[in-house]
Amino acid sequence: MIDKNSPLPIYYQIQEMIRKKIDTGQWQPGDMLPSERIFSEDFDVSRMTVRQAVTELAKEGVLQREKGKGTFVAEPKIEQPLQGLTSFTEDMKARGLKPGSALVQYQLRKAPKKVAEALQTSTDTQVYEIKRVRMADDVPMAYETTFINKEIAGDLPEDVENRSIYSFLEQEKNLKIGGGEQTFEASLANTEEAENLAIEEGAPVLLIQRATYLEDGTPLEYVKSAYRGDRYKFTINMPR
Ligand code: 16G
Repeated sequence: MIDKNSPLPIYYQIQEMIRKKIDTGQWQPGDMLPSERIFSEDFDVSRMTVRQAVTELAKEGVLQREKGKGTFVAEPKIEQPLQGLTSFTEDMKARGLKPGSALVQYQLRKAPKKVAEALQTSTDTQVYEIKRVRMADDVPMAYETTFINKEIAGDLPEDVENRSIYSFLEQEKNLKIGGGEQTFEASLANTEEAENLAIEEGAPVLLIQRATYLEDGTPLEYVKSAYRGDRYKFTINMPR
């Protein structure tokens, strides 16, 4: 199956062969890969070459390395369609996953300059700053810092980690969230993100910034989230 005369590098051929076995369901999430030694003997290639193929797929999140145990086929990434404004809780429930949060920080403070700009208010405005690790079936997916204008939202509950902030604002505060604007950019996990997401510093993350408005256009929320690049992917439908 490996063509040593092909212009495609050998590690790449092995990588795509592994990918095919996973895509066709021959190898299932949780299955352990054969050892590097077995791979290299079967294909008559060096262990280094096998390692390179596996490293590439581990970086993509297709494979998962577990120290002292081996390399396994990872669970497929969570796919989130980009349609309408949804909350993390809604996103997870729609996928049949259990939403969860771990509260890292929760405080009332004056709006930092960038936040004041996004919320179209002054730096004297009191905002809630809420840092949460967002989890799906107890696995950290995103590290999120939310700023909410207290003048608009009023008091927030103390136990924010156990509830959906959007449903609290909509159902208990009767606020009508009208829409939002969001940007995505590629980034590498900094120390804080890596620690909270249980990933290596420098691992790929997708940085998302969102400003949310009430139906009348009043800015309510500004959020910065780092989503794990190995566990999450966004899809969009683009009619032409
Ligand atoms: C999502 C939103 C965030 C919002 C949160 C509310 C992104 C990038 N961010 O994580 O802006 O604050 O949902 O979630 O989608 P909750 O209602 O579950 O607390």
